Amino acid sequence: MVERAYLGLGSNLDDPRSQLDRALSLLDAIPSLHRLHVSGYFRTVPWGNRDQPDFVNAVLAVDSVLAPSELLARMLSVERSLGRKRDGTRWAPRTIDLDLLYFGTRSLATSQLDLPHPRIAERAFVLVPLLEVATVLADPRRFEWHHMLSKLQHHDVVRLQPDFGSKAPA
Ligand code: PH2
Ligand code: MG
Ligand code: MG
Repeated sequence: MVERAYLGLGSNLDDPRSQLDRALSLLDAIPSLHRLHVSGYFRTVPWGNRDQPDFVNAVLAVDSVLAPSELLARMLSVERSLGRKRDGTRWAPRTIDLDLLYFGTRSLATSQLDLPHPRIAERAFVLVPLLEVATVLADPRRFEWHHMLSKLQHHDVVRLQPDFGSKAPA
């Protein structure tokens, strides 16, 4: 069965925008994953541990026939390919972080995976890009995205202009 999933992307080390570009290319190379939409890239102030560089965040919508655990395994392998190191420190700076936000309308709580992602309601850096790409999905908890976002201050989630780099036409 094809199911719609939403992935959060984040980076705050080693040229964050290109980390997101590379993560998207690696995700595109997964045959059983079909990219639907990518939000813009947003510069965001660190949430949780404030004492680290700003992040770049985005949200990706995909269709896939994978099981949630299979999708998660592929996301972790993309993180490893991009040099993500996990030393156990929570909310430490990272080259890339891929979070499974929604998987269809499933609710899951296992040691590996909580669905929907449990901290969406607290995070403007997830909600703002999510609202750019979310289409048919509804939150199984009946949380409403605009309502969640209205409870948060989000002036520190700023959409970046596309970076065409050296490929820009003259
Ligand atoms: N990720 C975190 C903790 N804090 N803050 C921002 N702005 N963006 C993130 O992606 C982020 C964070 C843990 O994964
Ligand atoms: Mg995260
Ligand atoms: Mg993560």
